[in-house]
Amino acid sequence: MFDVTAIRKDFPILSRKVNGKALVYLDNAATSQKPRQVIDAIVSYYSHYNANIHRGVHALSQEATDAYETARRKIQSHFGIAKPHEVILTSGTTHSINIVANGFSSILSPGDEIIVSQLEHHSNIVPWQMLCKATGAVLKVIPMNQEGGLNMDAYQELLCSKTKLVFVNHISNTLGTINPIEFMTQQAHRVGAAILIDGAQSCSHIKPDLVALDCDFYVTSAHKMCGPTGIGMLYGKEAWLEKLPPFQGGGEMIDQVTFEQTTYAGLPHKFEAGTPNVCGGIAFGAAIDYLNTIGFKAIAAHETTLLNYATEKLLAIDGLKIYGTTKEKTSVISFNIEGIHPYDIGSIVDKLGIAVRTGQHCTQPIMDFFNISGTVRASFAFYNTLEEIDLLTAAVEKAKMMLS
Ligand code: 7TS
Repeated sequence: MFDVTAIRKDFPILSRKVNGKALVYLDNAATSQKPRQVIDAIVSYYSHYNANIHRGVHALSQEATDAYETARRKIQSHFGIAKPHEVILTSGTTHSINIVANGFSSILSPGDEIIVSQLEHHSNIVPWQMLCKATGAVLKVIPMNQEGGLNMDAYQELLCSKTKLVFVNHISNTLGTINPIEFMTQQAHRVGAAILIDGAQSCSHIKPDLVALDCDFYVTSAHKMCGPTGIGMLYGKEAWLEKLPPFQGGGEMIDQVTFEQTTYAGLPHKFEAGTPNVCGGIAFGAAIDYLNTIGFKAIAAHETTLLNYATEKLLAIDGLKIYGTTKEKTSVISFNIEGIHPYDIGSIVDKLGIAVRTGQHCTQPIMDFFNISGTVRASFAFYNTLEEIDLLTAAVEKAKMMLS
């Protein structure tokens, strides 16, 4: 039974006030809030078994190592990954993408092509531009359409024997579009290209099965899915991870070190140089446990209700336009009101205790496509309520009255 009132009690922050009003947190695409279960895991680690891992014979180190490796297996099983060492624990999506981009710099040749989509977050654009600059590879872009979907005909036309890599997000952080990643993966493989899927926005809404999906890389950040900041995942197929060189050198990632030559450790350690975010890894595992207790079917059902209700309510405001209207979309609404700057709406609703994001959302190409400087973005999580959407709508109406 999905009981949003009971669920909200798990999140201490949801009972605080902002500017004298009850907090209405609708900036979940930027980062999610954390339940007590995750906060307790962090407090417990630092209170009872804080130690460095993979290196101590003492009891605390072994306890911490066991907890960290247990978390890795939870992540593996959650994402339907075949082997635990295909889970590389990173500092987050951006770090994960940069590991892959750096690795491909030794694989690509001038004239090779890599494909990104117009819907990407800057963190899934800039590393590939840097890679192209370093290797002489060419960046191609899958165009978007007015609804905020990707043009699959254009994608198929871009794919050719020169294509080595495709990068696409599972869900757009700005528009909420759910991209057809199964189809895109099959098509990339048809021409022998690898595909990386940026799951930063999907993992709080959907439980992907990565073996079934057959993508080559999948990346995400724990903080988007009720976990802490500073920890995330790079999934890679074993053969790819074996092939790519390490990103950073240091302790943990080596086998033998002499001044003449160093050999690297096996997976996953090859990509995990230095003392990792031990506590973050353990808390990532706790976040996955928590989300699975709620259940992804129930999460999706509630979020669809929120999305449909909010879409209807917001569209009833005269002059309000929603960007991102594909049929397959998640609980993110980007909007503007004619003649009003998004920042001004964001500031007024903040005074009423409502947190939304305003601006470009790290997706300038989307803003350029719509010829706008930014949007107001309300992004809903499973702990949000219909009453909060009523408060948002009333606040936006008030902002409109004050600003027009
Ligand atoms: N990719 C997508 C699709 C994202 O939404 C984000 C963060 C990132 C990559 C980068 O993730 P990080 O954890 O490495 O920073 N998106 C947002 C957002 O929409 N608002 O703030 C951060």
